[in-house]
Amino acid sequence: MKSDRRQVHDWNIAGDPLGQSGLLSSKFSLQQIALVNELTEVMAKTVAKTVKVVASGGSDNETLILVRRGIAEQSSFYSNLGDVSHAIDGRRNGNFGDGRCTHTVLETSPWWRVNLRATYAISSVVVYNRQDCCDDRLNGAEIRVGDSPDVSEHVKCGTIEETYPGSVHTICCHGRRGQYVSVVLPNQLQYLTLCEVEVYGEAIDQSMEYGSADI
Ligand SMILES: [Ca+2]
Repeated sequence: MKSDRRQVHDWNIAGDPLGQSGLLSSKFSLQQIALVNELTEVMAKTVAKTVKVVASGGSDNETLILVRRGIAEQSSFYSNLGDVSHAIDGRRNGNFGDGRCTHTVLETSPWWRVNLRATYAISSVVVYNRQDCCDDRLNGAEIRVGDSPDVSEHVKCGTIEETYPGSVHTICCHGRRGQYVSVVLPNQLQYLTLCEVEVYGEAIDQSMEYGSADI
């Protein structure tokens, strides 16, 4: 049994969380340890699967970028209720009156953009439309990615079509690189309202891992 204790000890040194939590003791046999190892492996696979579900906006390799740490701006100010930051507040609520959506004034080619503060390879952008009314205002909105604040210089990833109340639109950007993501209603006299914008992608600089940007 001495060898059993040494194996448990070594396993604990390797940093296994079950060992650190004291669930194991020296009285376990090698067979019991093997069983716990197997269960731990199953648990790890379950956790990995859960993470993939959370990032279900695209492929296994992409990550939800923390746009909430970015700088959001839009073409005009409508009211505090429609503040520009409401597109990246983490709330998908589509009722404008709840103060979770943006709103511009009625103008030609209204736009919204977020500065991600670093360059990313953008895989997809998910846009949550207003639910309480006026969903068709978002028809024709272009999702763009670029490296300058000027949204007219951004490259289009795709266009939002076939809206309905509370519609959710996933636009693929195919890894297009940029520091800015924008939503533009080109050549339309319209209001622009966004209830949430989620950006998926990967940091170009590997030192800028998910959530580690110094911002
Ligand atoms: Ca929101």
